[in-house]
Amino acid sequence: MKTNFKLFIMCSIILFASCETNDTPVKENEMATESQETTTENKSLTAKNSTVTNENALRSAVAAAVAGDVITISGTINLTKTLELAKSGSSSSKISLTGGTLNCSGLPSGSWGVKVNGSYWNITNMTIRNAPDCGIVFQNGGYNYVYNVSTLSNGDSGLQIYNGGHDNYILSCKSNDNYDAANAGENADGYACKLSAGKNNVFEKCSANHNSDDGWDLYGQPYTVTIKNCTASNNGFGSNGDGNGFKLGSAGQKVAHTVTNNTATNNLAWGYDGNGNTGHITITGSGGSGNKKGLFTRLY
Ligand SMILES: [Ca+2]
Ligand SMILES: [Ca+2]
Ligand SMILES: [Ca+2]
Repeated sequence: MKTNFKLFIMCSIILFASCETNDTPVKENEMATESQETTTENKSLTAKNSTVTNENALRSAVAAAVAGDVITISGTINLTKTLELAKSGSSSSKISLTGGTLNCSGLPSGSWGVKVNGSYWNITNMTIRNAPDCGIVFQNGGYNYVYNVSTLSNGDSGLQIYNGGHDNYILSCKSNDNYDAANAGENADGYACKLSAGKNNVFEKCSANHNSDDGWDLYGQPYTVTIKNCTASNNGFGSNGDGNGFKLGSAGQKVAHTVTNNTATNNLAWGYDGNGNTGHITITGSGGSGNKKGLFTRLY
């Protein structure tokens, strides 16, 4: 009897425990379904497609953007001040800004062309050119996807991520001929993910050609950056341009970056320079030729 009673108690505990663990996922699934329905409903009520051909229409569309919107730029729009992407999409429903050219040559001196403080944007198939400072800057937000965007002839870096910008995925982009004349080329990199950017920023299949400072610059970047299948060529001009293909950190840092299958060609200084960062940098499959100081230096 005693043994049977013990068995009964044990079975009861097991049954109770299994009921408890089964209950939890069901509740979660129910909640997920509910929130998905809400998102779909909101999207169908408010998401819209618009094609814009001038600055006012572009600013209105961007200011009113909600998750699921697609804003298409047709032709060239001449901006007169920085375009701020402050709204956010959602993980299941991004805001798309696509197409055309943003000519930023008419902006006040010191202005960035585009400032992205929001999250969950798709920015695709676009040219951003001639901004007085950086072409496009990502900060604060994250989960932005940038595809086939060219940043050309801007007055500082073409594309910059800093101030906490995280989880940005930069794919098949081009950053050429950026040059900060005011500093004789000291600062304008093709891609700068430096100083204070957040985690999980990735560059893939991008190219940086003929920028006055470096192709890529991870100076002071506190979290791992991934750079794969990218090309840096002919960087370094003006009397102050450093001219590294890939500058991978700075002195006093110990940050491991992942730098895979890249090519550095004909840069003024090094192909790949750890620049004093003592973190272990994986440079699997990366190479290049014609860099004036050599291919690799200060990598651990
Ligand atoms: Ca600047
Ligand atoms: Ca520099
Ligand atoms: Ca630099």
